[in-house]
Amino acid sequence: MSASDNNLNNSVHMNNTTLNGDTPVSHPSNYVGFDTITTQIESRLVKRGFTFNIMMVGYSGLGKSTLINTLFSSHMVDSNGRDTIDEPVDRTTEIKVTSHSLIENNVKLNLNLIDTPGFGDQLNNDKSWEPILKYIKDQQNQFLRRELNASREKFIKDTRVHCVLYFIQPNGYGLKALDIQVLKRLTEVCNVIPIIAKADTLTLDERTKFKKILQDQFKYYNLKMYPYENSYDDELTEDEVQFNNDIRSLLPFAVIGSENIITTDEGETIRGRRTKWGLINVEDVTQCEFVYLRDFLTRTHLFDLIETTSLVHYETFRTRQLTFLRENASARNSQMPQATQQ
Ligand SMILES: Nc1nc2c(ncn2[C@@H]2O[C@H](COP(=O)(O)OP(=O)(O)OP(=O)(O)O)[C@@H](O)[C@H]2O)c(=O)[nH]1
Ligand SMILES: [Mg+2]
Repeated sequence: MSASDNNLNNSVHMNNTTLNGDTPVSHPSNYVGFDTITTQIESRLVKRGFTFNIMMVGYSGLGKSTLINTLFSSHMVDSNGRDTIDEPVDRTTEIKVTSHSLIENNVKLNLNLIDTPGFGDQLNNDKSWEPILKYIKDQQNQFLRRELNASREKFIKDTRVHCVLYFIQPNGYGLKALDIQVLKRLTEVCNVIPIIAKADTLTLDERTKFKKILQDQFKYYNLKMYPYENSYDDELTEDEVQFNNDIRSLLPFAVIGSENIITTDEGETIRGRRTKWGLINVEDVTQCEFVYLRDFLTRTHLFDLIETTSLVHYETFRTRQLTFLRENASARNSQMPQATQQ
C-alpha cells in the first residue's frame, strides 16, 4: 500500500454508529471543522439583522399606546414615533406602525411596534376589530406575493405580525363576549400573548383569582395562547419545556405601563406611576410582571415567536391560499370551451 493510500485510509477512518436504525452516524476520526457552521450562520444572521413586529390589541383606553412607549423606551436608538415623552398620548384612531432600530453587541434588531385603535365603545362593536385582522392577513398576503414573484427578492422584507399583545380589562370577572370573539380569530392567524392591563387597579389576591378565571376561560373557549402546548417539544430541552410550562401558568402577564420617569426620594430614577398611596415602579417584579413580559419577548422567545409565525401561522395561510388558487385554476380550465378539431 502506498503512503497516500495510507493517508487516505487514516482520514476516512470513521466510527460508524447507527442512530435508531436509520442512516448511520459517523464520527470522523480527524477534525473536519464543519461544526463552525453555527458560527458561520451566526455571523451571516448578525450581519443581516432581525425584524420583530409586535402588535397591541384590545378594548379602548387599556394602555396599549402607553405600553408601546414603556416596552423598549430605554433602549431606543432612533424612532419615528413621538419625539419626547411629554407629547400627549392621544386616543388611537388608526393602525400606526412605529419603527425602531436597536443595536446590542453588534446585533441589529428592527423593531416595529404596531398600535391599533381600541374597540368596544361603539354602539355596534361587531366589526370594530376587522381592520386589525385584515392588517395581519394583508401582511401574510404581501409576503406570499413577493415569494411567488418570478424575480423573487433575495430577502423578503418581513412585515408579518410576529406577536399580538392582547390587553384584557382588569375587571376581575373575565373575558367579555367581544374579547372571546376577537381572540378566537386572532389566535387562528398569529401568536397571541394575553396581558392583564392596568394591573395596579387589582389587589394581589384579585390578580391571582383573575388569572385563574382567565386561564379557565382560555381552556373552555379553546383559545390557544402562545407559547403553545406540546409544540416542538421534541426540539426543546427539558429546561425549555419546563420554562414554557411555567410561563403558561403565569399567563396572562399582569402589566402596568407608564410614560413617566420619576425621581424617588433616594434619588433613583424609575419608570413609574405616582399615586396617592405610593410610587409604582413598573420595572419592579414584586409590583407587576412587566419585566417578565419584556424578558419573554426579547430574551427568551424572540426567535421562537418569529419562527412560529413563519412555520405555523404563515404556513397555514400559504397552504390555504395556494390550494384555493389551484382549485380556482382547475375550475376555470374545466369551464374553458374545448378546441374543436379542424
Ligand atoms: N392606572 C393605570 N393607568 C394606565 C396604565 N397604562 C396606561 N394608563 C393610562 O390610561 C390612559 C389611556 O392610555 P392609552 O395608552 O392611551 O390607552 P390605549 O389603549 O392606547 O387607548 P386607545 O388608543 O383609545 O384604545 C392614559 O391616561 C394612561 O396614562 C396602567 O398600567 N395603569
Ligand atoms: Mg392608543
